[in-house]
Amino acid sequence: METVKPCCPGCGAPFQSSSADQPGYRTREDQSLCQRCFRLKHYGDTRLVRDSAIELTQVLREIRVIEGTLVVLIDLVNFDPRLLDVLDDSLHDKEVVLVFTKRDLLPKTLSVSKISRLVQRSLKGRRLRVLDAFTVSVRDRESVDFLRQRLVETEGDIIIAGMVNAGKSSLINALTRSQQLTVSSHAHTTLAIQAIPFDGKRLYDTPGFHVVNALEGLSVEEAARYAITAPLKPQTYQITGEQTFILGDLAALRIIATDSSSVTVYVSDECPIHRSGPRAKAYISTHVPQLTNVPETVLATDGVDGMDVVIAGVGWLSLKGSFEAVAVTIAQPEWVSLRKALL
Ligand SMILES: Nc1nc2c(ncn2[C@@H]2O[C@H](COP(=O)(O)OP(=O)(O)OP(=O)(O)O)[C@@H](O)[C@H]2O)c(=O)[nH]1
Ligand SMILES: [Mg+2]
Repeated sequence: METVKPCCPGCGAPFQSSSADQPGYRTREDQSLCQRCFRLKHYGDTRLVRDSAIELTQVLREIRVIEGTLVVLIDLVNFDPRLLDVLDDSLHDKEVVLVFTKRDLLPKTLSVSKISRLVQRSLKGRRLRVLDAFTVSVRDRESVDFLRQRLVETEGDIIIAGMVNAGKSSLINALTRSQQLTVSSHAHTTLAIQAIPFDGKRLYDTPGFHVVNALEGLSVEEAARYAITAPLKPQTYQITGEQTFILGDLAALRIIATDSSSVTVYVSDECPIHRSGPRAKAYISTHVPQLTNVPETVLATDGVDGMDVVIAGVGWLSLKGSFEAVAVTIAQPEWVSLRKALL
């Protein structure tokens, strides 16, 4: 008979006592959490979190063989359409329920119908079969209760999957009214798939899918500054001609408008936004020298009206009007993408 190795109930990693810097480490069998989860839960110590990237292909392989409905969480403040590519390639034979999380962080003007339009647009031309879509916030009891009821009515087990940090473990804790799973503001908190009892069935927590994001190259403190953890307060700017938006020391976006147009910036309150006209280069060389020698990447020369320029993990700029060009200066251009406007 196969013996099941005991696992840490916080992150799902099998317990081990040989390497303190590896997942699942504990020194005594009576310790209920691994050292990493213990330090996270009790001291908010995230030092051990960032070194634990997980192979996406392995997670997908494991998810594929679990029978049940796939609930995909989409972080509303960090929606990356590349998630749908991953799902479409690897999990298109599963029935999918989409759950948009962190509703509380977006302006109240985002209506359910806007979200459903976004879903329809994003799913166009894909094989994924979406059964239903919900919007939740773990801070809004009613939205969690509504989803719980729908999941209870769903036949069979439920697999909760999505990007790193989308709020999967937080949502399972809220649905099961427990604090069992470890939650943190950093990516890769959950390390292995784990089944949680839920109304006579199983809810599976899974490690998040990883796609590059601009917070990764930063220290834990810096990343915390740029991450969106409080309700967004969008800033709208009217621009004519050329304007460069310099976001902290991360990125410079040069936007050329042909007419009077608007740019709305959705980033953390703690991310400084500096606007500059033709003197942007001089500003960058004095204040953000690390971007001085970074080559500029042209994102688009037309067709950007009604689009968001997304800086993965950091936020987005929403463009409305008529534009001639949008270009970005950032350490890694793959952190930046264009999508249809979320709001
Ligand atoms: N404001 C807000 N924050 C949320 C919500 N849900 C989750 N969070 C926060 O998002 C961060 C990530 O939450 P987790 O539950 O650890 O995310 P995860 O998807 O399990 O992450 P991994 O295990 O790393 O893949 C934490 O800081 C949570 O407090 C929400 O509805 N609203
Ligand atoms: Mg998790």
